[in-house]
Amino acid sequence: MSEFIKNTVNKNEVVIEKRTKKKLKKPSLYKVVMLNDDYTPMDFVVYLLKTFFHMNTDQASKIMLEVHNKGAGICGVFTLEIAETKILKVINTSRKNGFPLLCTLEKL
Ligand code: TYC
Repeated sequence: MSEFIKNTVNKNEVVIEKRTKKKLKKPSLYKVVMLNDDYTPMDFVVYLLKTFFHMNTDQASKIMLEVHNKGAGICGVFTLEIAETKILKVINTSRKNGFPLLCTLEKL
């Protein structure tokens, strides 16, 4: 098939335009990393992981314990906007409940 687009305009003129081939790039991905602290209760961390990262109780408990024991753990991998939104929700909910929990972003 032709790589040109025929575009008929006034007075029977024909304009030939070359098709601009737009290659769609895959979006970059980012890890949401949860950080340990000494004050946020374990059950509250499990609640956050279930609520904002759609984990079941077993998955959420496993990640929470990994963060607690190792200092940090991955909650999920997302595009930038989704990762930022999840971090904002986690941090806002934590602050509203009086806890200092932090999350960060890491490019894959
Ligand atoms: N270390 C916390 C405690 O002993 C639990 C905790 C886990 C806090 C994960 C933050 O991201 C976190 N209560």
